[in-house]
Amino acid sequence: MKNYDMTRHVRGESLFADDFIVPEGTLYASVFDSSIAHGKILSIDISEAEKFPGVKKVILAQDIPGQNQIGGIIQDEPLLAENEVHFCGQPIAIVLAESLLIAREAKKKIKIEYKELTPITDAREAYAKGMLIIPPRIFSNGNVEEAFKHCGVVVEGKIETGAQEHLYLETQGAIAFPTEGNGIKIISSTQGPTATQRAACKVLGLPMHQVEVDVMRLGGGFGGKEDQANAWAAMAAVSAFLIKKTVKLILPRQEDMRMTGKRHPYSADFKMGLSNDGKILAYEVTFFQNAGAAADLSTAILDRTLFHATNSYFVPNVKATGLSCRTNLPPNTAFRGFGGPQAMFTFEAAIQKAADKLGVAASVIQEKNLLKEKDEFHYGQLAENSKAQACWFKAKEKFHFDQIKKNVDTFNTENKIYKKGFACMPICFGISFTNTFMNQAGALVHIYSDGSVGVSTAAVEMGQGVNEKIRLVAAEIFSIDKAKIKVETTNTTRVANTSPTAASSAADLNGKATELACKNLAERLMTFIKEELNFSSSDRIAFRDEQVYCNDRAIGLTWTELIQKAFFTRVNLSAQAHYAVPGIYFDKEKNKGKAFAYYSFGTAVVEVTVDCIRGTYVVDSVKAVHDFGKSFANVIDRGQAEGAIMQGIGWMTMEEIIYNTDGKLLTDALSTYKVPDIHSAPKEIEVHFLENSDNPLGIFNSKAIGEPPLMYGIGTFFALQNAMKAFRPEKEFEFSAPLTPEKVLLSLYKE
Ligand code: MTE
Ligand code: LUZ
Ligand code: MOS
Repeated sequence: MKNYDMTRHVRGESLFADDFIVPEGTLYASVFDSSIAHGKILSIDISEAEKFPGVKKVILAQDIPGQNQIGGIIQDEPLLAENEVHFCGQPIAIVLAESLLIAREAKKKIKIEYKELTPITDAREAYAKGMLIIPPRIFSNGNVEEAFKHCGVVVEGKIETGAQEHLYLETQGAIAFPTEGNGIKIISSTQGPTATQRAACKVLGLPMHQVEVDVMRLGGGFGGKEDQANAWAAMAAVSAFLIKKTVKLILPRQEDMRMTGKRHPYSADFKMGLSNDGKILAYEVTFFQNAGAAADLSTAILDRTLFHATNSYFVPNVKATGLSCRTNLPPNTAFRGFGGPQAMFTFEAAIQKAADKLGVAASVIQEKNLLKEKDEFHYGQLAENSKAQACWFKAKEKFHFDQIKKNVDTFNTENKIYKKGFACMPICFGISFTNTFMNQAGALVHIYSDGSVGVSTAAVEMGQGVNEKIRLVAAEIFSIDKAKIKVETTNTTRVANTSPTAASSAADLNGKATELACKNLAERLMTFIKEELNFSSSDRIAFRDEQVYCNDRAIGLTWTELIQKAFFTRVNLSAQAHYAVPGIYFDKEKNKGKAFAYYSFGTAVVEVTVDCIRGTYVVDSVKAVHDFGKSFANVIDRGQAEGAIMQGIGWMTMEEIIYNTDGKLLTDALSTYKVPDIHSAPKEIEVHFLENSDNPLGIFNSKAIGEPPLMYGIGTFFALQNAMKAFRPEKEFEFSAPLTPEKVLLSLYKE
């Protein structure tokens, strides 16, 4: 299978925001940001910067024509800081100059005085000081207090998980063009064209029809451009609006790393109660989410944490509390998994602790508590079509869990310095935006008079292959060569009121909308054929391999001839369709409902080897049985699974974001922030497609794949800890991720 952009990518012909040829006279923007994490702005002097040769203007908060506000869910985020700053890297001014170099030089001439205030960087400290973004959220069922009394074993503990840098290859950016009648057109590297349009409209004080957003493709988003692409687009738009010139704003890597939010670090307290034979009876957990200085998507992310508090297991008594804590870090944001990974890590830590106490392998407890068909989650939804057990037992059989355990034990008896460990990692991830209203999408399909087809949807291509999937949908419905189908840019004037490409559901939602629009056109064409060629209404017309069939016989009419005929007979060759996921709802007061269209399931087993003298390690293998439904794009889906696994391993092992206590990012470049490279990839990755899975709510019976496999990476953490335990059986290790080689070494030897 060839991916949509493959040839153009390889030839370097694919266009990203930065590649668009801009008109002469375009100005380049550089953002001046706060050097302190918390303080009052006493004075700001831009006169030297404005006098700098080549500088056209320096824009401050007071220059913004509309509202100085870009908060999506909660209105708590100014585009440019006005009187106070709340994080290092917070934008304060925009310098516009003839070149980026001039803008960056001129920026150094801005003089600013602050009255520094004490920053808070820790979520628990913020909570203690009452700094919550929203009141505590609680999802619960049963009665944990009562249940704990009847448990044979109760374990309590704490976890920490770190932030994660998105590290999309293409940094954040946008180009804004003034259009006639005071409008603005924006080319943006955004996952959410409509959200970007709304943010720009708000700061410009314009109605939405005056602002057009166009997205060709992204060089990766991973959640980092679900909400946080808006600021840069809005800044470019305000600039272009004020000076009536095209303005280009592309963040250099270091500024991108410093100014944008990451995956939320979490700290959590858990308590798990089990029967003596390992049945989980009760689970209580409190999540401290480090939201950063503004809400951004934190509240939605917190909700997904609460949804996934019990991962792939049935627990009859649950109390999960979520605290979104406001700190003086850049606002943290969506990142592949969207709060789910932190929840699953916590639950797996609790299982590990219980297993240690019961003296069994974690897999014994995992296997005993997996979701069965129609088990009820703590928020009221039933696990329908549960593949939790199917994936687990298939993986157990295929990868020989028992043999892995034996091999690891033998290796560890025979080796003193090197120790092996393994862990099983089942996952369950709900597919739908947890905000019900967002589960909608649109498509606009044109069949041109030569038989070629143009498809526009709300989906944004960011490397995940959604354009190829959309193209396959249209090609399948019309039964034409996919080379005849072009997937257009994502543009707010062609498909309006879109949800961001996120929650792994872009292919489902936009694929379904495309399917509807194409079916609508196909039916229109079939009616036309019957009328035109005098077939009866009971005759069965079909399209097969670019030929028209009637009652299974080719009638000697090709697709192209048909379209030409239809055009000259004045048949409408365009269709628009809208898709909304049926049957989902959620009561945000009671926190009960059917939040998800369906669930994605799977089980992985991760094996590692640790060098217990050096603390270094290798991931020997990650093997998974994953439920893809009926995949219709195997190569893309496998690529998504492998990429997500790698990103999950990075989060759990080597990717370490460090802010100092003043709230300054120390890991602001690729020299200090380490992402997995080929050497840290597992020696073996095996992803098997679960057989006999069906899913009417997914496009062509497939299942969403973008995010769920990331959580297999969590197994790496526990595999590493198990290897460490083989070296130091008497020690209790902290559940603190990432488990970097330094941390492995220190925790093996510190007393
Ligand atoms: N794959 C690539 N190559 N690049 C990306 O930015 N983003 C991930 C995932 N896979 C991403 C990716 C995230 S966070 C999501 S939500 C999904 O893709 C979104 O796309 P989908 O809905 O089409 O799966
Ligand atoms: N974005 C969002 C998401 O707004 N709601 C979600 O539920 C979600 N889930 C995963 C990733 N992004
Ligand atoms: Mo993905 S975190 O939903 O963009």
